[in-house]
Amino acid sequence: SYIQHQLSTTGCLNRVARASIRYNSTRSTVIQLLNNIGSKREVEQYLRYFTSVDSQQFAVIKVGGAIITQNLNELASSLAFLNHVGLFPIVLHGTGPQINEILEAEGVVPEYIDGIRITDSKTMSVVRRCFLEQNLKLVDALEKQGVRARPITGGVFTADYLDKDKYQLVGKITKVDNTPIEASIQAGALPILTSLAETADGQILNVNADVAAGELARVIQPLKIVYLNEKGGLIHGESGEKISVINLDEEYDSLMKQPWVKYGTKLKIKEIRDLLMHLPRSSSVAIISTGDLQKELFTDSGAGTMIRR
Ligand code: X2W
Repeated sequence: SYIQHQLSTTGCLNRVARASIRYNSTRSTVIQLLNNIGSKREVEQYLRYFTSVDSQQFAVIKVGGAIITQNLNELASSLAFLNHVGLFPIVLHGTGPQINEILEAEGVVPEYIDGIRITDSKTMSVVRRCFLEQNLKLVDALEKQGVRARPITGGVFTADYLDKDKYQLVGKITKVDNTPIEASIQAGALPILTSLAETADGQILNVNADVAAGELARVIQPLKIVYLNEKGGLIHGESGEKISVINLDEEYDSLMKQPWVKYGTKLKIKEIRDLLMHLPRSSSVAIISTGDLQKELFTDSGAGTMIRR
């Protein structure tokens, strides 16, 4: 049914395909169905490429918290689809909007400096609760689609305080342990991570999810790094248009000086640059919508905003 959903949302499910989903969901059928997204050559080529490395090195996918509220079914079916063709994306999600909603309902104004939330202990309990709730929501949605998924809400990121006076309970990641991720994939489950971190002496710290995804990708060195957001890419703050490519070597300095590049956007671009500096030159990061995931992964044309150096 997730293949059906996937293809009906891309508008290419015909009667023959529908019948073959019902009677046969083998890999070859999946490839045949994927042909509706790219050409047979493209799809087969990418599938071969993605399965040529260790399972955990296929992709790191960062999911913005807003997607879990607004687009959970589409997200779950896209991830289920990937798993069905034998792929194990590592998923790391945020929960920014859900935290803000609860804080605002309690009459607390969310406070940020440069896109990073000032996290006092009262805020931290909201942060933890939201991370656990949204993680469970995503895991449940996947399990409902017949995909085994494992919540990983700790044990991966070790951190020091970023700046205790300025941000309070916010971490700067110092170590990434991929053992829980490996174990999850070994057990046949999609690893679903939060960006919570822990100090050496056990204090839980809040970390921006874009930043944690970057630190994770640095260690995993995956073939694909995808940031999913609700806008389907980076939107130019003045023209309102989606930026299709950012070439960091040429554009980073001027981009960072633009008045509309601030807060979370600035932090995201900076983190992606730091990440790409630590990966082979051929690497890139895609910022796309959930609906464009298949297109980004299985076609030459890609989707959304591509960032490279
Ligand atoms: C973030 C973590 C959640 C997050 C926060 O508290 O909002 C810090 O800023 P999105 O949905 O990906 O924005 N942490 C330190 O990044 O979620």
